[in-house]
Amino acid sequence: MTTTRAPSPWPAGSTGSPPAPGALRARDGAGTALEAIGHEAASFGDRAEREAAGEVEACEEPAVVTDAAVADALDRACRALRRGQDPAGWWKGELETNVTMDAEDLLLRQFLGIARASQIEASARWVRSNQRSDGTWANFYGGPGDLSTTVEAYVALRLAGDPVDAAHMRAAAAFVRGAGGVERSRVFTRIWLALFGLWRWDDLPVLPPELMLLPSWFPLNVYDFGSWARATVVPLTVVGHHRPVRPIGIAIDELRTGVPPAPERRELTSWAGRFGLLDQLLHHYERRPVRWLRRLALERAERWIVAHQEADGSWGGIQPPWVYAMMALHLQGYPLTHPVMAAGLGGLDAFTIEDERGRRLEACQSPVWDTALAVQALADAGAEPDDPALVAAARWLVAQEVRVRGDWAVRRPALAPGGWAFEFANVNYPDVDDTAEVVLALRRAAVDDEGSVERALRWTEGMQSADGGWGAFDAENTRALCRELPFCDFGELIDPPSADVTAHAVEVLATCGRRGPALERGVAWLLDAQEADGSWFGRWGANHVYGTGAAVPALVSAGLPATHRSLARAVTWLYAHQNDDGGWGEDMRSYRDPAWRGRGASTASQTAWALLALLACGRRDEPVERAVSWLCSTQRPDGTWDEPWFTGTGFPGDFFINYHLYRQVFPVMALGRYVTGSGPGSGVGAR
Ligand code: R19
Repeated sequence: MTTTRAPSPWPAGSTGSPPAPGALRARDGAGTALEAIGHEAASFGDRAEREAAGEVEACEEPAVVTDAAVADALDRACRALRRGQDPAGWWKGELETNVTMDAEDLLLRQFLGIARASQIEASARWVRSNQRSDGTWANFYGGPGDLSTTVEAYVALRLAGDPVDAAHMRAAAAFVRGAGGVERSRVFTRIWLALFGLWRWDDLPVLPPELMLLPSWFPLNVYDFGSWARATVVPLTVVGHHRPVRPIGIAIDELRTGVPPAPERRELTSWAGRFGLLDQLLHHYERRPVRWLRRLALERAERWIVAHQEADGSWGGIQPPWVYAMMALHLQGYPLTHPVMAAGLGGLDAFTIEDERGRRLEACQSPVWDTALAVQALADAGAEPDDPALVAAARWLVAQEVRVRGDWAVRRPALAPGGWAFEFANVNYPDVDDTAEVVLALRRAAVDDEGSVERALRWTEGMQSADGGWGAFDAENTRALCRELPFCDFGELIDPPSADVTAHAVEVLATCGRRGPALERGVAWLLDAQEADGSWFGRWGANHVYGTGAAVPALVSAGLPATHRSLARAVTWLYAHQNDDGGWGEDMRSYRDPAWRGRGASTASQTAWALLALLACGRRDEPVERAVSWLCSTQRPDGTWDEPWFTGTGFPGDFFINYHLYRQVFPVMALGRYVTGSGPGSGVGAR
């Protein structure tokens, strides 16, 4: 087997690890507000129980920490970070998500007929070890049980042979029934069930391959979808055409309530209703598609899929398009020995981690992102531009530049290529976020960038959307109608400008001295996007602490004085949401419930984000000291931090990420700027 192990030396922080020390105590009576809406117990009850049992320390006021102690903490943190660098120059922390990845890995192999007993057992072991005491699986640490995730985990375990009447299976099934049964699970989950004869294809929304024939100016053509949704939807149209059913000898009646899914609306007065009617028509069409049209559409889809495979065998570097593309091509007649299929299957091994806790799949890998952040963090902590670690990382980054056109060129046909993607191999989807962070990193290291920085800055300017903001992978990807399709009940479907990506674009343009209309409009977009409470929304990180931690340093880089009203309001918001232990935390539930905004157990990465904003505004006051103390007092002897909490966002409200390097790079960045005085607003640090 050629599976890889994550090279990271920092501790795994998933379910089962102890929470970071420093408990949350609600300020200004807001805990009562949360209690009143019935969420307090769900979130912090776990911790309270453990405190009562003496497993973790109760809230302690951090002692004031001396300059020498901070310097020592920073030094140990830097050494731990340096230990994680690969000899080739990059860093890559594990990208932890949820067990649908592992359940689907098992189910895909079953579907393709290549499941091996040892693999099944290793995946099942991992899935079992993530089940909580109430029988459920969640989508993030400490989160509520999730119906779709629990259904997929359950089916995977059934496939692995776990008996229906085992206690852990009965608990899971009871939760599923109580939550409405498989009938209420997301469309993706019911597609997986349909593949094995456990759900009727007829009872799924139709997404016909003829979608491929819509020109790129027509509403709902594939380029209206965000990059990740596009690469997922194209193969799923092929799978939906074939309607494969490969029974596996199990039934899951114990997961059904018998109550059919809520019927689609069918009226002309709303989009949901119009799409419900359209879906009804498409179900009829699906019985007797126009033959030549269907053949043309399937050919288009097949060619699109093959053309979008990456050098590592993946599609978009992310799990969903990857597994559906392999299924689609297989159904189109590609044998497993076909080079495209072999590369796809082989590539999955590099995304697989096997250790004593079992076998798990990364949804995606973050080497470019992690490396760019690590370089900046070490530079902020005082590493010199000719530091060998920085030079090696920067050389590796320069070699990762994307020099070819990708899907972004559909909306920006005249723009020259440039920039960076998130993953090892993803030339079809470089993104503005990674491009900004890589350029900010390259400025800190003494290497020849070979013109990549100039190309990246031009590409960034060209990727600005009409409203002045930036999305991650495309310009003008704002067709909200995509979200209304009955097929699309999970995850964000489009890639409109967001505050965090726009902030990173603004920061890089300002830092590189690219004054001009692009920068000005970006700043105006950010000022306009500030929430009434003074914070910014976090699209790709949780949540308002991330958005604010990105926007404030960016605006300071762009020249806003620390006394600017917008920055003052942001600082006020941050102060109001500092936990009593000195840290910051924001729970993923904040995406669906405003009562959680800015609230949650303190984490190292989120505390660091808040500090980055405060330091950029020149703050050196008591809240900053307490935050620095929190970071120092929660650091482990080996220089790392624990962070079981997820602080990265895949899709607000639906899909969450624990980036295992965040707990290290962001504290190094924040403590580094605190100690050395570098960072936005300081005039120090950049060449
Ligand atoms: C900032 C840098 N970023 C701009 C890049 C972040 C990449 C995050 C990793 C994404 O991994 C994914 C992507 C998509 C999915 C999906 C999915 C959901 C709905 C549809 Br429709 C299609 C796909 C599920 O899991 C994913 C993981 C940090």
